[in-house]
Amino acid sequence: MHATLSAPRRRTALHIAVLLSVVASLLSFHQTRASAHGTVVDPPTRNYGCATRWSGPDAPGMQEQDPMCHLAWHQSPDAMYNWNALYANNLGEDIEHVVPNGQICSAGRAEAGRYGPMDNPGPWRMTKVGSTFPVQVQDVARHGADYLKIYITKQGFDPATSTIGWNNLDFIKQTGRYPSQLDYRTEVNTSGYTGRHVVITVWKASHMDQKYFLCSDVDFG
Ligand SMILES: [Cu+2]
Repeated sequence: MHATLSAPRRRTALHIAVLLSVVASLLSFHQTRASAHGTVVDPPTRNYGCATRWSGPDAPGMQEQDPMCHLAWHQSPDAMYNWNALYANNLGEDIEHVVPNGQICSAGRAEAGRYGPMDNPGPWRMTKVGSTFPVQVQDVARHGADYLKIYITKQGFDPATSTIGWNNLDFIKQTGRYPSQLDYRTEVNTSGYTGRHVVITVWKASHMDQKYFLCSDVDFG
């Protein structure tokens, strides 16, 4: 086939080949990014939910059916493509003073504010849960976990209309260490919650001081 191409055609074919390899490397770059780190997959975090339910900013039906995802996809598509990297490094243990109120779901506007839309109050899609439910972190990078800390927004606080501050949260539990593996699960036992709440999981990875701030919208019914 090549021998039959004229010189300009060969040049065009070469350009297409170069373009394809650039596209291929960009795709594999994205895949590499998507396979590192991790997040809470159940109940799904805001950006993991938006990334898995919708293919991109202009996915048909999203604006009507899932307006918070539509807004987030438009404000910061990278927050969805990099759903696995919602962390801040070297915060130390005094996170409740280091991460400002209103910025908890973006890890204190980490990565130059890439995850800022995760702090938006509004009618995020919820996962129905009972008073006892599991939280599952998927650690694709197998960093390990020094602990998971679980917080839930207080009864009477409305995350659909207000940004979340530390004083709006009940501290529920802190787990022990987990060895490096794909899934870390913890059972969360609550009482007295009804309706819309946000579950915030702080995952402290074990390979360095890397803390993930993972907000999942739930409906206690
Ligand atoms: Cu990582």
